[in-house]
Amino acid sequence: MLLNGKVGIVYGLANRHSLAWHITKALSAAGARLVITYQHERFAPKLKKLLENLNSTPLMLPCDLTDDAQIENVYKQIKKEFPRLDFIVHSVAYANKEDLMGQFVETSREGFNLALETSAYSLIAVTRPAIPLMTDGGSIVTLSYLGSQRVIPNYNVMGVAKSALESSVRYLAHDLGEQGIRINALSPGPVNTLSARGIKGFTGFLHHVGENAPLRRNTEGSDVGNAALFLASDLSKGITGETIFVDAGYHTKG
Ligand code: IMJ
Repeated sequence: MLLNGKVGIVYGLANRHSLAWHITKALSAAGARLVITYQHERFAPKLKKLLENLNSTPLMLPCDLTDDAQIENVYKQIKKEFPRLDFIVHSVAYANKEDLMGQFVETSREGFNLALETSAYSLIAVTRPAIPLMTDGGSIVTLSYLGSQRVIPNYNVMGVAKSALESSVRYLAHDLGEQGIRINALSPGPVNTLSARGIKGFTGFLHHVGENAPLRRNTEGSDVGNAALFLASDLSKGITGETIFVDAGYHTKG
């Protein structure tokens, strides 16, 4: 039980296909007490039903990550309910659908700002007000993708947002290290989530990666859940500012 007695929050759980769900299952099975946020009241009933599959029921709180007041409220509730906060999982990204097709050069100012704010700034927004609650050190885990470092067809403005995210992880790691707080990113291979479905050519791309990755398979949800558990736990106490690929080795190929 790697997370016995530890308290953590997961941002970005939408449904049972979400990477955040695979991570939530792994963290919960390791004994963590969890807080789960949802973006809008209309998602609450379905999410509540999903969370009934866990051994212990997490605390559910509403939180739109573009609203600092809602983030503050989340930490106010955590302060009331728990002695401290030990870890954060940030699994959040959004860009306009039209910016995830065609040419990157067509990206509008608004589309660029939206993608960067929602997918990169939101990590800083959830980190800063959490620091006073992480009185015994802590671990912050975010989710990136290979499109931050290579050109992946259609990933476009999300690639730039993930570059900013990975760089933010390094700068935040430097700031938070003094307080014993670590922060790292996982970079999974493609997984068939809500965020990936509907992307043109995704199924073909998934096949290509599965056939060419060193492990000759695609990334499984449990691969990501287990890696997040490692990063959230003290097993990774010497690792911070890092982006770790969880992609069956795909990124190593030329
Ligand atoms: C997303 C777009 C293009 C190619 C893609 C992806 N590949 C993968 C993804 C190859 C694996 C999924 N991914 C890693 C993401 O970060 C997705 C982010 C995303 C997805 C959507 C779809 C629906 C929408 N906005 C989105 N914003 C961000 O309207």
